[in-house]
Amino acid sequence: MSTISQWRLRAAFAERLSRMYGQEVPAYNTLVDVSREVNEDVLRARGADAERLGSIGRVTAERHGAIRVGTPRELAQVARVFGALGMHPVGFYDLREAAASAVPVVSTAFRPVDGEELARNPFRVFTSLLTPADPRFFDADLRARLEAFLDARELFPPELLVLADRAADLRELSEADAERFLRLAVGAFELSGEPVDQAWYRTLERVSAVAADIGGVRSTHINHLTPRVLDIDELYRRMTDRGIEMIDTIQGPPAWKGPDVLLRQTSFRALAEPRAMRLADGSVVSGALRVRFGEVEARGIALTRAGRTLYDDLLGRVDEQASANPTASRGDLARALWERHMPAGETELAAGGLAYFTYRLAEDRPRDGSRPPDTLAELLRQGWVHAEPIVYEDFLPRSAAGIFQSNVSGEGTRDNDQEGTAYDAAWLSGAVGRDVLDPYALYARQQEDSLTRVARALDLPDTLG
Ligand code: OOG
Ligand code: NI
Repeated sequence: MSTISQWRLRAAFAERLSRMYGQEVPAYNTLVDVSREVNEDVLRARGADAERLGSIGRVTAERHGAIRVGTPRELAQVARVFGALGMHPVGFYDLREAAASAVPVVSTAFRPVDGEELARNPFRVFTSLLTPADPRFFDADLRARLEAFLDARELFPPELLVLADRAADLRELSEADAERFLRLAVGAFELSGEPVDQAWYRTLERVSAVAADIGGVRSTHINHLTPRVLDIDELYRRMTDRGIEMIDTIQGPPAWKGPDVLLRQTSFRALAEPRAMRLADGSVVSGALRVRFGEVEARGIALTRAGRTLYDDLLGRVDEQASANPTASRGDLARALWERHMPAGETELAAGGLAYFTYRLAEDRPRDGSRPPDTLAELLRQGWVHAEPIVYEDFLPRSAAGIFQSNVSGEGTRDNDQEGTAYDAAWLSGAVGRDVLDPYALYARQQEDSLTRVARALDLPDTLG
C-alpha cells in the first residue's frame, strides 16, 4: 500500500488551501498570478542570483496563511493539525503592544524547522490567540460571555484530530487516511455558511474587529494567504495597475540597493463578503463582513539579534524623522537611513555578525595540498568556503500589527488605565501544549552545524564560529 509522507501532506494541504481560498476570495488568484509573472521576469533578468534565497520551485509553491483562535484548548488542537504536517510553533509575537488600534491577540507561527523540510515546502501559518483576560479590552462581564461562547464551540472534528495524531506519530499516512485528513483539515478553515448572531458580533466589534472575527462566530477560517514574490515593489505597481486597491505601504525594510533582509509585506484591502446574519427576532438576512484579504511578501536574510537590534533602531529613527517631517516620504527617509547605517553587502553583514549564513566548502577551493587558513574570515577570503544566506522564515510584529490594522474596520476600544495581562513565550508554550521555539536558536544552529561540517572536512578545530 502506498503512503503519503509528511512533507507531501504539507505540500498537498498548502495547495488545496490555496485552491479553496482562490474560490472564496478571487482577488487572491490575481495576486498569485501577478506574483508568478513577476517571479518569472526576475528569474529571466537576474538568472541564478534570483534563486539565492530559495529555489524558484520553493518560492513558487511558498505560502503562508493566517488563522485566529479563541482559547488555549483550540490552540492546542491547531498544534495537533499542523504537527501532522511537520510544522512546529516558532516565535512569540505580542500584537497587543505592536498595534495602535485594538488587536487583543498573542501569536506564534507554525512552520517546518529544519533546512531540508523548509526546502521541500516551507508552508507556515501565523496563528493568533485571543486574550479575553486582558482587562484593557474586555470587562469581567464581556470576558465571561466570550469565554462561555468559545468553550461551547468545536472548531475541529474529532476524526480530524485522530488522523492528525496518527500522521504526527508515523510521519506519513496511508493514501485513504491522507485524503480524509486533507479534506477535513481544509474544511475546518473554510468560511462557514452558518448565520452570524448579529448582536453578539456587533458587541465584540465595538471592542475590536479582530475579537469579533474570532469570538463572534462558531467556526474559524483562513484569514489570508500569502504568496512569495521576488520583487515586491514591482508587484505593488502591477496590482495597482490592475485596479486592485492595495494598502498604502509596503511594511518592513525599505526598497534599497543593499541586500534583502527579513521580510517586506503588503496586501490588498479586505473585501466585503456576503455573510448570513441572524437578527434578534430570529430572522436571517444577508449581510456583509470585511475581514479577509490577500497579502504578498518578499523574504530576505535572517538577522542575528545584533542585526535585529540595528533594524529596530533604524525603524525607531524613521518614526522620529517621519513625525518631525510629516510631508516627507517615509520610504525615502528609511532608504537614506539604511544607506548610512545598514551594511551594503552580504560580506559585511556576515563579518559584523549581523546575519545568518550557511557555510559550505567551495567546489573550486585550492587543491594543491596547501593547508587551509584557520579563521573563517580567511577561509572566505581565500576562496575555501562560500557563505550562503539563511532566509528569514518568521514574521515581524510591527508589520503583522500593520497588516491587522489596515484590514479591520474601526479602531475598537482600549482602556489604557487598566494593567495589561502579561504573556510570554513560556505562557504560550503552556497554552499550545508544546515548546514555542526560539527562531534565533534555530538559525544559529543551522549556521553552527554548517561551520562544524566545514571544520571537519578541512581537519580544522571545531571552533570556527
Ligand atoms: C495575522 C497578521 C499577521 C503577517 O504576515 O504578518 C500576518 C492576521 O491578520 O491574522 O499574517
Ligand atoms: Ni500574513
